[in-house]
Amino acid sequence: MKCAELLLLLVASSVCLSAAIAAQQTCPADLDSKCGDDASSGPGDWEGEFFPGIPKIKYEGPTSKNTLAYKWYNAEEVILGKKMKDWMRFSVAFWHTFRGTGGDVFGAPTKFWPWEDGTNSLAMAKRRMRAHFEFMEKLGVDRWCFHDRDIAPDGKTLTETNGNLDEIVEVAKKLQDETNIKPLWGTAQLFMHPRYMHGAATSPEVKVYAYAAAQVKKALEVTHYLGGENYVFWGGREGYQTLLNTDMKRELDHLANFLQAAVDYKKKIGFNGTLLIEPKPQEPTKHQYDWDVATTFSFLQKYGLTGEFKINVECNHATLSGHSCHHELETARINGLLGNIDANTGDPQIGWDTDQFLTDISEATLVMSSVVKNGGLAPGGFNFDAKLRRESTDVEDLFLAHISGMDTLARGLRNVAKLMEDGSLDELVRKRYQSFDSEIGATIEAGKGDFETLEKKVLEWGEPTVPSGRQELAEMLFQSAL
Ligand code: XUL
Ligand code: CO
Repeated sequence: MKCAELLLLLVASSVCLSAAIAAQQTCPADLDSKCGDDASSGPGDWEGEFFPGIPKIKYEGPTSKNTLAYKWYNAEEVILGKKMKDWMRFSVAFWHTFRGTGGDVFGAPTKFWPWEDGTNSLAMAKRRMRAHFEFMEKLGVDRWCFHDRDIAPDGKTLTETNGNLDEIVEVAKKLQDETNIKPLWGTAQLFMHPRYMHGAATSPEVKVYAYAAAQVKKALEVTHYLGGENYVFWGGREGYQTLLNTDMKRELDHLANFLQAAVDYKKKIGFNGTLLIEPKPQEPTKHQYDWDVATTFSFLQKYGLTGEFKINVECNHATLSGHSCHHELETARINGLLGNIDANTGDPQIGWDTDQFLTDISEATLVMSSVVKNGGLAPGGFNFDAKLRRESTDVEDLFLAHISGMDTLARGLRNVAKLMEDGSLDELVRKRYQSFDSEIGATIEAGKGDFETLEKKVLEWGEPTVPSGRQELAEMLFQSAL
């Protein structure tokens, strides 16, 4: 009998609980046979559907009361010249949806999915992958994102770990071929294992730097093999806890060399996917090096890496850095760097990465306005880097969360179309700058507005009249489309 069944019968034992806690961890290299051992996953394999009560999720329109249906996301519908599915390019994040346990720093896991047996074995990894593909098919999402260590357990050596990964990747490849689902991006988990406690590419230990390089090499190969369209570098533990023991310049130089080596290897293996950097200001380190989009851009410029990388903006990371998600998206967009969005949101009263599904329509409209101005995100997309609340423990909640997140962004897209059709807000912005449409404005914008000429103009014009910024009108026009 599986853990979840035991729980349903209200006879959950501490064995079941501790097994689930164990499932959350990466297996340390010196762990004995329990890790990566097929035998530990229990007899037999899963038969039939993983989500028997859940139908294929369809579009039923805004008046539908069916919670297992889309009200706003209609994949094939054309909005602003593109199918909704091509604007959105939604992706399921394997780590939250299939490895999230509900455990937090104060409490044990709360989620006991029926297919989990409490082990981190290869057999469990295969079964979980099958559940994941059924989930995506039922949702109608044709992309997924993964860390190497989410999908396959660590082994005792790098060779064994890579072997485990290869075995699971073969299962994923087969399921991909059957379903036509592909990775939006892959990445390496360079933060959970104790070897990375001081960082990976910014670790002061050269052997750790090398280990991280070997891990990223393999993760790039695997992402390429699975037909991934992008590869992500999230900083993980690349940052510092105190400058008293840190040579920041040396660590940043190392990070740049690491990223350059990744570019070289990507080219060597013929991987044409986009490399993405995902900024975050803090957590787990006190100060992450890729603080926000502007910091990341200046890092790329300093080290001659622009052109090789784009940015994956995560909304919750944006708010942690003291910006709005819209600010981060626009900063990336105007610099030609907007490559992907990790779709989630934080909580206005909480100062950490809560990774909630985005359900705020106003926020989604702002996000989609940047995406539309960017002409879409392809080959990037929207990855739901979001998790159920600890207290949401039904299998159905996994579906409801994604449906709600997808509908919210779809509604944002529809609102942007309304705003564009109406045109009043664009007109307000255009008019605000129309004085620069003059001859002298054009001279300034061409970089030829020297100070003597401008001084002469001021003497001729006298005191300027300054028009209203009309913020309240802008807000009213924006609101009218929601
Ligand atoms: C962590 C985070 C990661 C990256 C991938 O805050 O967002 O899940 O998206 O490593
Ligand atoms: Co993320």
